[in-house]
Amino acid sequence: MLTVRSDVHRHHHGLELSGGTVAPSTESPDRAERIAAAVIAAGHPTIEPDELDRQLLHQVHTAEYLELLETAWDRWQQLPDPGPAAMGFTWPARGLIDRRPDDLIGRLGYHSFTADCSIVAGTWDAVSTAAAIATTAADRLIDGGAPTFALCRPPGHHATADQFGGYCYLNNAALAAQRLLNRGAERVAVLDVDYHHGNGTQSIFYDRSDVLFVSLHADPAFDFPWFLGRADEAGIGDGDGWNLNLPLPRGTTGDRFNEALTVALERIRDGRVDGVVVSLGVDIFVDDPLGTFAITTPEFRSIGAAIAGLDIPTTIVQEGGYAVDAIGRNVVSFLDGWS
Ligand code: Q9C
Ligand code: ZN
Repeated sequence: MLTVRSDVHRHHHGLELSGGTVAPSTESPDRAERIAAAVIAAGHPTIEPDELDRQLLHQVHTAEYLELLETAWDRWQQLPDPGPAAMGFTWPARGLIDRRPDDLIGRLGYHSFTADCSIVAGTWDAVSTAAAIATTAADRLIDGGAPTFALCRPPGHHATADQFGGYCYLNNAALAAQRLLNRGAERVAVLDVDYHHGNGTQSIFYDRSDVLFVSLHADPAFDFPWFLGRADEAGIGDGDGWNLNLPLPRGTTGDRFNEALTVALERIRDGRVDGVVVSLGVDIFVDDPLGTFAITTPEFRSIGAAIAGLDIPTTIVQEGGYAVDAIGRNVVSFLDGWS
């Protein structure tokens, strides 16, 4: 499968607050290196992304948010005692007013929702390149009809129109979906199989019927992102009925996952979509350090094959997956579902 990738992701390795300590993020450069090595070893052709389409970015994200992402590191350097990574620490939570401050630290809080994301010198280059990778993969799908794989890093599905969080800054899958629409698709589905609910993608398309969002994920009653992803979130306005959440319990096995996947695929078939964007998180793997599910390496292939069975033009976008020793073979196993 044609794979779009770049080395530019290497310039982003942020810090995250975890267990009361700030440390290098679990979302490490090694992840994409291992996936690329395995994809190449399996014989998949790889290409570099085309130049980024700024107008497309503005269809998914707000201008103020994009400006913050692009300028935060330089502004951070001008602080008297900047520290190693730009992070906010105050969010407009309940009881506060959702008003955007000019001050950099205030803005970092305004435009984020978690303490697991930071901005370092190479963050903008990495996230804008990941966006270009997703866009290029969508373009090659439209050009050729065969499925494509966007090897994005950092991931994107937690990023909203104007907030970073959950290791995500620009919503690569939403950008791919919007690109398919711009290039003539009337309706597309985003199928999110990452362990975590894709809150960002859901919120971006929540009031729209041209993008069907379907997500299988750990029930937010017990895991990140906690504040979105319940089964009763169905969409609003024009989008009512175009959002389907299938939350799953701790310990979910391949069999249980496949039952939910069958429901997801039925909804996508009924939606009569012209294209599918898969948000592929391999953190549903049995040994993932962040997950609690029990999907095995060969089961990734059956999941891929079930999605391939839709027989709808598909672009796969890399999201999470943190078991670095197995991440390459898990992704390759999933892609094998198309062969
Ligand atoms: N101490 C994705 O899989 N942070 N994001 C976990 C653990 C939230 C995961 C912190 C996990 C976000 C794309
Ligand atoms: Zn995840």
